[in-house]
Amino acid sequence: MINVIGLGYIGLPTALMFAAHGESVVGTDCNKDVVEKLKMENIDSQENGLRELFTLGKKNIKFSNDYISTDMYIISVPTPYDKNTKKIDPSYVVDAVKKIVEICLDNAVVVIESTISPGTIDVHIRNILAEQNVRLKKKLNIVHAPERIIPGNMINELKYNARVIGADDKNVAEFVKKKYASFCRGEIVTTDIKTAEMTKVVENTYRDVNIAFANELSKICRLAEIDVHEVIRIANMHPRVSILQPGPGVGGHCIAVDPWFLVGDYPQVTKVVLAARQVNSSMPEFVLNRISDIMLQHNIRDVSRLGLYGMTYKENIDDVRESPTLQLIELMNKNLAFGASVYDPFVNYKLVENQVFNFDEFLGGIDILVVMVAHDEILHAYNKVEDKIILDTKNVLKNKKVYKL
Ligand code: SAJ
Repeated sequence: MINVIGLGYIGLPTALMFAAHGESVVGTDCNKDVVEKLKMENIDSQENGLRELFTLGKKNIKFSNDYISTDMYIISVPTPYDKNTKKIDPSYVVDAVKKIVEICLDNAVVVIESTISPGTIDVHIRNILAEQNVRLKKKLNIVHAPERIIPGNMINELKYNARVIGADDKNVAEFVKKKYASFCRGEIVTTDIKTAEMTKVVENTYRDVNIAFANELSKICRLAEIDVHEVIRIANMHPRVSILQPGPGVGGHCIAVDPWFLVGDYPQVTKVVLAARQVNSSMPEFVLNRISDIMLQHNIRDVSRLGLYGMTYKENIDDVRESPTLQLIELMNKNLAFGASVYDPFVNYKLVENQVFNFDEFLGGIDILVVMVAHDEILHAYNKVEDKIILDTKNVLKNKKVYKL
């Protein structure tokens, strides 16, 4: 029996995947609401294929607020970072391990899927295991198997992405590998714990650095008065060049967060990583400056005529964590630019002031449209937005007269 701790973005699909492949699973979450809803087969997330997976797995899974006594645990709780020190805040993981230690069977395996900075297990977890070994006379095997799935395509990526399993003991690594191989068709590589920790953080940092290059290019090209997208399209024809796309900023709880772990722990050497974070964090301000230039150019001074399209951190998902739009709104508020309309088809609860819940009503009230997120809806709204002044920060609209970053 596997006890999955934390039923959020990663924990729920992972628990269901194991259950759908014949494993008995108990999904545990500290939030009573989350557990009650799942017991009633009520899923909040709009993730593709999650409902179908639920149907397949439901006979093998139970949901609870409590940890159970078993021989395998998977921890998928959040790992935020301290906004001041930039270091990881491992308290949720530490808390989960402390609770497991009290209840687990001897020789149990505890797989940490949550992203953790390199060295977290050495610094924050091993002392708990050593203490329980003495006090409770139990051995516990710690493993790090970071998730790699992308919101919007999670189920597919759970199945087909390669995975890494970091463990102290080869036999334990092989045991966990076998478990994951029940559903994972990608290659499963085993290594030591610290390498697995570093690999995960490095993957997201790699992407942050590359997105930062595209974003900096957009600033350079604005000064040079050339179209950055045309430059990238042509440069990418070079066989060894593959530049990513500039945008209004980098959101989500991974790429925008993990690089800080490296900066926090290795400030003396992380020059590129820090600069990339700063460039990406500066993009909402760059968008604000573009909006202000365009409004002045058209002699529009009434902020309520401005509409921000999209609040999620990327297209066709409902996740608003570290969203560039929310950062832009915060900046506007600081500059006393209150009153812009905001709309997102995936956010159907009130999140910000002046939020509109109907696309046509949103368009009816504005003259300037700022596309912050490339949801499918806006890609197909060619006719509806034709009379607007448009700033397309994602370069996705095919309308003739569109301002870009
Ligand atoms: N973005 C750009 N330009 C681009 C690509 C992305 O501005 O060319 C922006 C997006 O709009 C978004 C942000 O970057 O705001 C991040 O989006 P993403 O789709 O690149 O990645 P995430 O955060 O949804 O998921 C990432 C993935 N990591 C990598 O691609 C290395 C995923 O595989 C990880 O599982 C996930 O982080 C995680 O949990 O760590």
